[in-house]
Amino acid sequence: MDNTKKVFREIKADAMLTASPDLRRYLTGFASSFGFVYTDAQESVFFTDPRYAEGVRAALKNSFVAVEVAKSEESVLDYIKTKKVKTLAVPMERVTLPQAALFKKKKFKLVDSMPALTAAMCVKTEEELACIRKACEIAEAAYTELLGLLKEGMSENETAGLLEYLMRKHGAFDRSFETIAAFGKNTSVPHHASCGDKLAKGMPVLLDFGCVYGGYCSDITRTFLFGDNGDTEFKEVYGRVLEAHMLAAEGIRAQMTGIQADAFARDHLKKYGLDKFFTHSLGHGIGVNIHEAPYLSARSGNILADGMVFSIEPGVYFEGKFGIRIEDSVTLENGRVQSLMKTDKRLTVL
Ligand SMILES: [Mn+2]
Repeated sequence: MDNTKKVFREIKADAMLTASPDLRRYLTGFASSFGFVYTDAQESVFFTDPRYAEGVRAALKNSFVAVEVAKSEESVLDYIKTKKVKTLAVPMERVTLPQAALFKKKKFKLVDSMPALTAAMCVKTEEELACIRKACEIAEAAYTELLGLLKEGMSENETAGLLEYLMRKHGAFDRSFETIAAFGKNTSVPHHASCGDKLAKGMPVLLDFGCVYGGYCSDITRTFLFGDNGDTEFKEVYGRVLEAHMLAAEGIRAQMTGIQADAFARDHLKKYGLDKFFTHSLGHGIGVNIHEAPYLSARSGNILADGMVFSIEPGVYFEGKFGIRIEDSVTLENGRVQSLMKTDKRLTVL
């Protein structure tokens, strides 16, 4: 996976230096808590510390010319100085004040690498897509197993923990964000913090979760009923949210903006006066980060393209009553949406 070359091609500078963990992970395919990736037209060097040196050498074998142990950030800049680099591309929004002072001291002319990084990270390679597909598959296998294990009296925390355990059991390396398990009225809070509240018959259940496989994330939300509660309003609203989801999935095309994509769901919910309860955006890009470009929202000018991976997640929330969100991770293929999820989105009544 040589994402370094992919990014460097788009940058107008003598060299590029990247230090943030997620960007470093993207460029090298290796997760580490300390390191710098240096790239110029001739070579790439991963500077890290002795804790990671062996692991990096094993993981990177061919794609990187060298792995060096760095004493300090300043020693890395001194190395770059020996290469006669004048303009250095760095992700401006990630540069700290001490780093900026150091760049100044070493007299580098800085160029922003963030636009090129963002553009490259949006469009997934086959290898990246395979990792995301697997992360989706694992999340769904865990969910299916969980449905058979849910019992009256289980707490939200217990449910979230069990789901995370099942994802690891099915091959995940980690969860991709803090699992949201919400029961009953708690479902009306879009990002409810799971607590000790217990599951009772007839409650709506909202689970928003995902896992990491090969460094890449998945993201899925399902809302279902733990036994029929005879609430016709819930079923009706569920139907509207599902329609909004399907309209977006069927209507979104490559070359559309995030605003146009978001409108498929928002305009549909508006017909039923539900748009004011759709309090977040339709979706977000998914990759090494659980939230990244492209953004699908009423304000996003991001242009969608083949190979991008993002969520479609319309939701409707009635404060103090219930909330419903239906989310798939999807990709754009031949200009159209291809869901990476197979789990049924029709209302499940356990
Ligand atoms: Mn999401």
